Amino acid sequence: MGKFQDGLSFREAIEFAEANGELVRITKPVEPFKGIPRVSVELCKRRPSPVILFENIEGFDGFKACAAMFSDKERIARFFNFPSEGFEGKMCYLKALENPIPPKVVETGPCKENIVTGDIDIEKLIPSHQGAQCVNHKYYQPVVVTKHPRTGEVNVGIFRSSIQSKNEVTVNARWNQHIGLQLSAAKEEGVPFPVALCIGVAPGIYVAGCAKMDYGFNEFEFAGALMNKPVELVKCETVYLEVPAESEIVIEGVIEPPYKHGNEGPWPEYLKYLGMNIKPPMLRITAVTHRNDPINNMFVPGGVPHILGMGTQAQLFKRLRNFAGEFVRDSWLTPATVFHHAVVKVKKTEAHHEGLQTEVGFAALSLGSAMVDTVTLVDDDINIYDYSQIDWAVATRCNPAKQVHILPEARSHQNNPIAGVNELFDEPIVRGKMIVDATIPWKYRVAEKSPGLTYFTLSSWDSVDLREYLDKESLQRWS
Ligand SMILES: Cc1cc2nc3c(=O)[nH]c(=O)nc-3n(C[C@H](O)[C@H](O)[C@H](O)COP(=O)(O)O)c2cc1C
Ligand SMILES: [Mn+2]
Repeated sequence: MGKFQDGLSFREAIEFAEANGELVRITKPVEPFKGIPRVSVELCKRRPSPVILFENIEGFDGFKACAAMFSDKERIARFFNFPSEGFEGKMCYLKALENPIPPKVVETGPCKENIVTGDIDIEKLIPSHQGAQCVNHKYYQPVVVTKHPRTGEVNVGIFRSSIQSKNEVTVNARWNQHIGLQLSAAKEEGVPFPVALCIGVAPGIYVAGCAKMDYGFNEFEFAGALMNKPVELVKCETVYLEVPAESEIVIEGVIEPPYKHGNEGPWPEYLKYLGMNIKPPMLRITAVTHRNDPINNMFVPGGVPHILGMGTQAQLFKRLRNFAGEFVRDSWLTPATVFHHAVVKVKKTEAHHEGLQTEVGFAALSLGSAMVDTVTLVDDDINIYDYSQIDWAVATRCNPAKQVHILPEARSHQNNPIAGVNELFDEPIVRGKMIVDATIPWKYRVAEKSPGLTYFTLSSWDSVDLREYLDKESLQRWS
C-alpha cells in the first residue's frame, strides 16, 4: 500500500486510486442529474474501469462527486490488501468477520463542519442523479444507519434513496432486509424510526454495509476489522444514531407514523433487469451535515454486483462451516447470479455423511434475506470456480429424479424478476427453491464394478518422459 495506511477513508481511497493510476479527473463542468451517471456508465464499459472524480458540478459550488469507486473487484480487494479471487480472498474477509472490531464514539469529526437544520431543500443542497434513462426520480445511494427500536442493535446497509419533496426522501427499505425488519418492529409499537443516510464513507464501511450479515450484527464491527481499526462515530444532531465521523455528507431523518410511502423506480437492478415502480417508506429530513468541499459518492446505476459479494461470500462459508464443519470444503455464490445460486463443495468420507449434503443445501438457502434460490452441491474434486466443471458434475453425477429437490415457493428477492413480477399482481414475492445434488451417492461411490474400479473412476494414463521418444526439434515444438 506504500504511503497508505490501513483503513483508507473515502478521500484517501480516491488518492490511493490516483496513486495506482486508476483515477480520471473531470474538471469540465458536468450537469449532475444526467451527466454524471451517463459519463460513469460509459467509462465503466472500459476494462479495467477507473474511479471518476467530477470536480466541477454545475449548480453545486464546492461540491465534487466520485463515481465508480467499486466498479472493479481487484480494486476493492486492494483497498484492504487482500487477494481478489477465490478461496484465499474469501479467507481474508472471513478472518475479518471472525475478528470484529467495535466502533468508537468520538466527540466530533469532519462531517460536522457544516450543519443545516432549518428550511432544508435537499435537492438544492446535495447533488442527486438519475437512476435510469427516461426515469426522472432523483437518487442518492447512501450507507444507511438505523437502530432496532427495542434492543438498540445497530444495522448498516446500503439502500437507495429518492427525493420526494424539499425535505422528504424515500429509503428503499425492503421488508426482507434488516432495516425492513427493524422498521416493522417500530411500526408494531407505533414509534418513530430514526434513520441516518451517510454519503462518502470509507470503503470498508461500504463493503461491510452491503454484506449479508446475521440480523443483529453491527456491520460497523466488520468494517473495523476490514480496515484494521475501529470506525470512529459521532452522534447525530437530531436523532439518536451515531454516524461515521469522516462521512462527507449525512442526512438525518425519521420514518414516523403514519409511515407514509413515496414513489420511485424503475431502477437498473443488480441482475441487469430494469426494476419495478415501487413505494418505499418516506423519511422526513431533520438535518443535513457535511464536510467542507464535500465529495458525493455515486454508484454507477446497475454496476454494483462486485461489492455485494465481497463480505457475503465469506458469510456464506462461515454459516455452512458453523453448521457442518469440515464436511463443507468451499462455497461460491456465482457472479452471474450475484447471490441467487450458491455452489457448495462437500466431502463425504463416511457412509452416514449421505444426506448431510441436503441439509447443507437448506443451510445455504437460509443465507441473508432470502436471496439464495438454488443450491448446487458438488464433491470435493470439483473446482467450483469453473462453471464447466459444475456443469460436468450435474450432467454425470446427478439423477434429477432423485437428486433434484424442488422445494415450495418461498420469499425471494424482488430484483429477481421471476419472483419480483408477482408484486405487480399484489402477490407475494416468492419462487420455488431448488437443491441440485451433484454429489456421487455414497452407494455408487463405493460400489465396485471390478476391484478398485467404480462407475465414477476417471479414465487415466500413467505419464511418460517424452524425452525418451521425441527428437530434439519435436521436443522443443511440443514442450
Ligand atoms: C449501491 C447499492 C445500492 C443498494 N440499494 C439497495 C436498495 O435500495 N434496497 C435493498 O434492499 N438493498 C440494496 N442494496 C443491497 C443491500 O445493501 C444489502 O442487501 C445489505 O446486505 C442490506 O443490509 P442488511 O443485510 O443489514 O439488511 C444495495 C447495495 C448497493 C451496493
Ligand atoms: Mn444487517
